[in-house]
Amino acid sequence: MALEALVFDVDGTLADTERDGHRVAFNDAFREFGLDWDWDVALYEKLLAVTGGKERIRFYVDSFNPDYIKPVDFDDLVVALHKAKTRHYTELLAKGAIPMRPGVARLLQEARDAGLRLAIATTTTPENVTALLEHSLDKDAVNWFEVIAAGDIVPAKKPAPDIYHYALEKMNLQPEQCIAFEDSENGIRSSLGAKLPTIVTINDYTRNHAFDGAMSVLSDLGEPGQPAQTIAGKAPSQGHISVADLKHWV
Ligand code: XBP
Ligand code: MG
Repeated sequence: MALEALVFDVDGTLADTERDGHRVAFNDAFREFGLDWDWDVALYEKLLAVTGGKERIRFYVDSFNPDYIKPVDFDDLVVALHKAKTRHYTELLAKGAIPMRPGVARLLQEARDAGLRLAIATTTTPENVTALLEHSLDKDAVNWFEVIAAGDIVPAKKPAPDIYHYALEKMNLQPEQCIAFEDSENGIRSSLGAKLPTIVTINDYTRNHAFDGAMSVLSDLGEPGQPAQTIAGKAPSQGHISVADLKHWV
């Protein structure tokens, strides 16, 4: 089947948002609520095992903060904390704090020029996606994507395949007409679970993850003159991922 669409994860794939974005915003929210919780870079790596911010806060309390006594309204506290975190995170993005990863803006433009359809499949909150696209890519970039499948739109977050199933259904496409772009083990479990061929671009938090079944595992998407390193699977023919390669690979 011919390639019709590219489906992108957001966090870690479009931009390195976790360490200097989400983590910082969680800590800002904890401080705002008078909590002495501090997620340092090493702890956050462990917390990333669970996707979704609200789910991650609960995971932290249950697995890493045994002395904390939950108030009766703990569920409401998690929701309020997460709302504050989203505010801090989007404020950070509005300052242009997090750039797109190498090759992302170029490939998106190439794909649009080639008439490929674009979608997003992420566990992050929809406002976060909009803020990142607007401030780090292009004021109009939200409109480049036919479907933005994000956050609580499906109850089971990655590694469940549901968010990809949702995006495919909205686009009325079969998985083999698409390529997914992911950065993490939870991400590729989700995309492969929905049967999408998947290209992985690793980052500092995910370089030791298992990426079995990936079509290609790369350092990044690469740019002309700034080639990506191929870690496993197919290698880009000119050092950077191009639409011509992608059409060839499916
Ligand atoms: C992203 C996530 C999200 C973000 C935080 O995973 O796990 O939870 O870290 O976003 P993926 P929210 O890249 O696999 O989609 O706080 O808005 O949930
Ligand atoms: Mg990701």
